[in-house]
Amino acid sequence: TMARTMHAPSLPDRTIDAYTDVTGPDRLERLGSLADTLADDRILHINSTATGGGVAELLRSIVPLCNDLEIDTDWLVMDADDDFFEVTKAMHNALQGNSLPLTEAMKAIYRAVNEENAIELEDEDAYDLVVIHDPQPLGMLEHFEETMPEAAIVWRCHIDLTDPAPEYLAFVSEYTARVDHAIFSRSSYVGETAVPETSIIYPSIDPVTEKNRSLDAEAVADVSDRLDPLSFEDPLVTQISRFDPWKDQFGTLEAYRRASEDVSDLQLALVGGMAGDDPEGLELYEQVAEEATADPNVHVLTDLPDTGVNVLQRESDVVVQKSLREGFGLVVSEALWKRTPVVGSNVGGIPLQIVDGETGYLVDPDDAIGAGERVVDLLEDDGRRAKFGENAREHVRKQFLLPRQLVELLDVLADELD
Ligand code: UPG
Repeated sequence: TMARTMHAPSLPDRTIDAYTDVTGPDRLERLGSLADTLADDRILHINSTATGGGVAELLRSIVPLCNDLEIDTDWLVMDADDDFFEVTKAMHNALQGNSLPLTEAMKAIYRAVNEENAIELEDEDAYDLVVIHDPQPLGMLEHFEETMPEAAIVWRCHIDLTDPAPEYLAFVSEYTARVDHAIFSRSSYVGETAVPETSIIYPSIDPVTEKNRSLDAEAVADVSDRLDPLSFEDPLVTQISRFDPWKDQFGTLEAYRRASEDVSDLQLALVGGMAGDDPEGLELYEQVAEEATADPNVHVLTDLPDTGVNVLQRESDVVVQKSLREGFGLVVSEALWKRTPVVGSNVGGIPLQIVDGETGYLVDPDDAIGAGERVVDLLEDDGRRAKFGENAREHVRKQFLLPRQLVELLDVLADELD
């Protein structure tokens, strides 16, 4: 086997003091006492990409904040090539409901790359607890059982397991059956997955990041200039998603076309990036860009910096999330936090965030026309958008900000280390 070196992404500074405005004193106290409980433990998070996508987004906040709380926490990203990521993307797609073949050759690539990554940790001090994010690094479990037999292993599943392909679920279950604990984003995802014990934790957004903090008019104007010819003076609908088939950018285009029949000068921004562990992204991006070229009011934007994402979520009149499957959907809470109502599919974690008729509208995932009509309802009623926006901000403040998620996560870790 070859040596593959996992790497530790560079992380921003975070301090718990930055959250006093959005968090009650009880929760901050609770975080402090959990930190005391975990003071002597070494914790490792492993995932498969440092950038792009919701898991990296979460770890970029959780890991530095834990360290600020003096919980010794590392984050390592797998080292793998496209052969591996093609296997794990098939795994991701099959677990979210596509029927795909799973060959012995695919299993062999999966096992080999996981082994190559895990071997690197053998000479290090053992960790007391390892959190494995999503299916990609699960295969390392086998080696940790030998090299860190004392370590507790927690599997954090971020994907929508509403209707997984049985063959893939069986393969993943060979590993998940051996972890100490599994965390899912909704109870309905547990299904037939073999896991010893489970917790349900809703993900969260971090209100202090560049992506989510409040911005002054100057910062907004600066981004606005750079996005020209897109204009915040005319009605604007936005979807922000990796170019992934589950995000249904084509459905969003259809919804936009329906809405344009009633709203003149309507614009659509489709913002997307390529996650490092997703070899499908480029092809899908090209297909979406191709379909959009004929319409000058559709803007397909890639690799927008976080300030740009922030401004678009803030300045759009309506955000759309037309996913077909969605473990949670951080982009929904990101928009709601900025007081922008969201029209989204009634799948996965989206209905936790969109309260139909209060913070936005829910539509059937196969009803792009209905989504377009709901967009029109919002665009034609300034008062309703403003009211939904206020509701949205409150809903996210109560349920989907980082300190709440961190308490629940540390609770699980403390239990496992007990
Ligand atoms: N993002 C960008 N630029 C882009 C596209 C996306 O910054 O061009 C960001 C976006 O702002 C968000 C993140 O990437 O912060 C995407 O997160 P999310 O909307 O949650 O989707 P996924 O990347 O698919 O994340 C997976 C699950 C998702 C879950 C998340 C965390 O699919 O449902 O919420 O993991 O559990």
